[in-house]
Amino acid sequence: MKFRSGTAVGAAVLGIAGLLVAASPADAQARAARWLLVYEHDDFKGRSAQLSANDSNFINNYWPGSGASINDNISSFRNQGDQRAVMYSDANYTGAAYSALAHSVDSDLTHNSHNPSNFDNVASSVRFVI
Ligand SMILES: [Ca+2]
Ligand SMILES: [Ca+2]
Ligand SMILES: [Ca+2]
Repeated sequence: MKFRSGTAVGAAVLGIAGLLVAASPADAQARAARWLLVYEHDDFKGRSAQLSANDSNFINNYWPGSGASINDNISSFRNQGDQRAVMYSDANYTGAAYSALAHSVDSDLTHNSHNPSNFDNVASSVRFVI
């Protein structure tokens, strides 16, 4: 009996999820596609901020609730979106580029194998690409 009731609840949840997907406008899908969470310290610690659009200069982006800029201060990230996020060491998408694959994480931007070897505390702009 327990198993059967659990199955019924699961089916009900799936039905609701299906309705939500069908009702989602295109702009909601775009928001989901671009969803980069950046953190002040390694291992997703310290303050965090969300980036969901191209941004040519982090100088005016602040850790929420503070006056401290995220510029040159990002040390780890979670890319929860469907698009690759390319972070650049300089403003206006210039300088060294770090490619954060869709649905990927990096707990320590100091040591990287397929990107600039040290990208700790240098990111200054981000552009999302499919
Ligand atoms: Ca900015
Ligand atoms: Ca940092
Ligand atoms: Ca920089």
